[in-house]
Amino acid sequence: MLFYDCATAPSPRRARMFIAEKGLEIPTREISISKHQQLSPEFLSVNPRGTVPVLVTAQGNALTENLAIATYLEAMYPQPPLMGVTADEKADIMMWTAIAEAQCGLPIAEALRNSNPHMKGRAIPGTTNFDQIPELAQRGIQRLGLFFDMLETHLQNRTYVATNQFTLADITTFVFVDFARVVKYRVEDTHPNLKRWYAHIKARPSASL
Ligand SMILES: N[C@@H](CCC(=O)N[C@@H](CS)C(=O)NCC(=O)O)C(=O)O
Repeated sequence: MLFYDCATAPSPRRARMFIAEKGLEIPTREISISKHQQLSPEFLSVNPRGTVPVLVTAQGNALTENLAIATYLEAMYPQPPLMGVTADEKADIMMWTAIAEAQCGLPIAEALRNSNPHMKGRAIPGTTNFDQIPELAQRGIQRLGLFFDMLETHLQNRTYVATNQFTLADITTFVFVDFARVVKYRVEDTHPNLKRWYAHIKARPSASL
């Protein structure tokens, strides 16, 4: 296997955390987004869509989505289970993973990529250049606020985001909640349940990677 990582970006961090939680050590190549290495001919021959992370499987299949990487590693290395055991657990974990992607990850991307001067012409990741739309940045911040509030209520009587164990849903939610700092959004005392959950997940060794 070969893992294509990027130390500064949230999506590769999700896969990195998942790999660490499985106790795996996979040969890794760093791709610098700031140096545009994701758009180099060499990397595009691995992922023609020009995004990280990528996991090249033992069979030589290039997996270019977090969900695919997690699904593959969970099937290959079932212990500890990070994607549930029963049908209800599996479904709940996928549901909260999808919620975190759509309602936290995407609003951050919307806010950051449509406002940061370094991302001019790079409003969407990938091989096509898109102009920034400043109104989308404002909407992204507004949506992020709604997500933090929703999560605060959801975590009221819960230790983890989905099921009663640490799962992929915690990884995805944690990485995006943490990354919200790039648009000056942080977990504050106004959200005590979210703060408690965030500190709990942050204490895991995989969260420091
Ligand atoms: N849906 C993909 C998202 C991958 C993605 O968008 N990665 C970003 C980094 S967080 C990227 O490669 N950006 C390249 C760019 O900005 O050009 C996943 O979950 O793995």
